[in-house]
Amino acid sequence: MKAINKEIIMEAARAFLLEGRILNARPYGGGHINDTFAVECEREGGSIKRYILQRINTNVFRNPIQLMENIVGVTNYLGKLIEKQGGDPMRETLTVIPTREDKNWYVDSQGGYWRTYHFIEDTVTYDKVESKEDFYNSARAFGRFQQLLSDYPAETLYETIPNFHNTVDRFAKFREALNRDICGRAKNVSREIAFALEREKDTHKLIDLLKSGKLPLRVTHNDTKLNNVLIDKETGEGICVIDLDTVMPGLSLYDYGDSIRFGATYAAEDEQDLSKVNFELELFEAYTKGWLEVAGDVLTPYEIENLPMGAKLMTLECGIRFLTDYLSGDTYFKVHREEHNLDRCRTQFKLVSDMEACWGEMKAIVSKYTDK
Ligand code: ADP
Ligand code: GN1
Ligand code: MG
Repeated sequence: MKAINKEIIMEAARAFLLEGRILNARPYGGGHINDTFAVECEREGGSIKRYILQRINTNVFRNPIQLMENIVGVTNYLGKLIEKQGGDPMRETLTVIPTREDKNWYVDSQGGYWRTYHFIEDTVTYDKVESKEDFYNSARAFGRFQQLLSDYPAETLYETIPNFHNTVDRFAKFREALNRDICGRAKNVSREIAFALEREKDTHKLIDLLKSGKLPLRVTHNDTKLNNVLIDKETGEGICVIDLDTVMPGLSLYDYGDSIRFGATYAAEDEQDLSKVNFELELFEAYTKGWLEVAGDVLTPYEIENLPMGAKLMTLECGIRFLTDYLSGDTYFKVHREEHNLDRCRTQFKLVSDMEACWGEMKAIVSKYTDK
């Protein structure tokens, strides 16, 4: 990906059909993948209208046009359904803004791919969990997302990143990075490497159940961390699920599990003081309750039984991905300091250990909300 500068951001902003005169475009949000900007425009009469402008990370998403086709398909579908249910599609789902040439993406003069969304105002996102209530509210939003898309024709979706949550494949990629050790970093992280290697068997668990047909393939979001839900500033409700780049066929347990791995702790994903990183059963319970209240009815007994495994495997997978990127020289996730990926890996592995230590309690909480 080419370095980004003001000229190229403005070139991209001008390509889209924005209302009013562009005042500025500033970096926005804390995502690890795309380059995100908030664009402010001044409309006639002086009112301000904002947009989210993003350069799609094409190292990660190799086919940005297919990706945009997925997003337009899903957001149009959600918009219609939300309207039918009496909701507000402009707040409850993303709205893609076309270019002046009526396309859903723009290719800049350096070959970068851009897209623009309507900015959903009066909302916040959290980069870590501050309260049980916010986490519960995000669970209801992700549950609703899953439920609204339950009849979406999965076969029309492109797989934007093949094997995204295939934990067996993730483990193989980790082993490859370890064998290559191109930065000579493996010697610094023998404990983390051992932690991952000891759990290789676990990486087969959900994939085997999928292969044998015991777990159903659904349309899933696949990146359900807390800062991918816009929370209404006034009501605290989770109103809109964003970051739809990875919407594709997957397991419901991926969505449930990825939320738990990020949010069932009061610590940030990159907290360096591991004494602060604890898996909190009260947060696990809040999310489980909220998610099952909205999406529970469509789940099969195998899905329910494997909710704790979904949580553990998504956490293990993410830790392995951070470790793989650390070993490979930080080429995938954005990093802001030397050992950023390693710090992230350590928080994930600490959470995995905590989950293993309270497996019985996790199962009991799931039963509390599913045994009828
Ligand atoms: P990444 O893939 O890099 O995580 P996201 O699509 O999640 O990028 O966007 C990054 C951040 O920008 C989000 O966490 C959120 O705070 C903000 N954001 C994204 N889309 C919107 C939107 N339509 N309205 C308001 N804020 C948004
Ligand atoms: C990335 O795009 P963002 O920041 O929401 C990543 C997720 C990881 C997450 C870890 C496409 O999510 O898979 O779980 O970082 N997205 C992609 O924080 O790889
Ligand atoms: Mg995001």
